[in-house]
Amino acid sequence: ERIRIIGAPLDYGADRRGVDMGPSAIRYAGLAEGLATGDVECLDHGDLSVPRAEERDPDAEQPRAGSAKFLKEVRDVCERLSRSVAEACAAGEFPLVLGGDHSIAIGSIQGSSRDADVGVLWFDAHGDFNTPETSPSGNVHGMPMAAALGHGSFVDTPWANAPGVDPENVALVGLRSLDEEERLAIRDSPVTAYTMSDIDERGITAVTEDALAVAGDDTDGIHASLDLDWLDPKEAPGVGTPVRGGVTYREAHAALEMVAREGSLRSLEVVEVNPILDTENETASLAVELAASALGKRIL
Ligand code: DIR
Ligand code: MN
Ligand code: MN
Ligand code: MN
Repeated sequence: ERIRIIGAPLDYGADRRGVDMGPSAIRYAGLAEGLATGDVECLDHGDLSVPRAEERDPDAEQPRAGSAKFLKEVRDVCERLSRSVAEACAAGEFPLVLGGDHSIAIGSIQGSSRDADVGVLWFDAHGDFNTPETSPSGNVHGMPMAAALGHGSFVDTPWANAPGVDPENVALVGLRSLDEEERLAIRDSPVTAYTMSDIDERGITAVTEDALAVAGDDTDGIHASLDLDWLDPKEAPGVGTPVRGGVTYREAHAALEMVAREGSLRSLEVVEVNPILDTENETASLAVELAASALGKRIL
């Protein structure tokens, strides 16, 4: 199997600078070596170029809170990311996207579903179901799932919409922080949402099994999006929007090992690693280990 590593060092979708260093931190934590087991070959395509915030034209349109900040910059990167992911899929490679903030999921999902019906597994403390109209922060990293599904002003937005994704095949796993209108939007949508309470009550394996069934029902493959703030901040301190009460190290591995065993994973992204907020790069190391689990690394 060939894995195409694509770095997307984007931080325009979040308030915290530093998440643009995520791809470097993850590579430094030993990504290529961590994945190269047996017959797996890693092709590192490097990072997409993202203009530094400091290089932007000072006369450019200023972000407005309550809408969507830096949407033009996010769009530019997502268009190129979508192309690279689609190219990898067409070449029979497995795209592994390194964020960057979670707004890059707009590009990954679109690229992965360009020529296929794709289910989505969204591992996150947050729903990322805001639109520019509902978002209290204006940060696009809180909107990618809604953007892919064409909600709010993302309706008929070709660069963002993923026509290959049916909301019936979207499962959000591990939710514990939703904005008020976002919560209503999730309830009104055909997506399936599992909160941390569901995991407490039923256990991670039962929930993951159900989520896999949702994403895999009559689809050609599954895109998994792993926001590191899905884990408890004790395990993953290097994220911009930590929320306590997240999944443990063991629960995270158990879920991603199940994803690997199920066998229909088509693309994967790991996002929101911020080395500036991290403790000795441990969140990046965690991202490497969890990607390896999702890609089928076994102890025996
Ligand atoms: C918040 C945070 N709901 C927002 N979202 C995050 O800005 O819309 N998603 N951090 O992962
Ligand atoms: Mn997220
Ligand atoms: Mn999150
Ligand atoms: Mn379907």
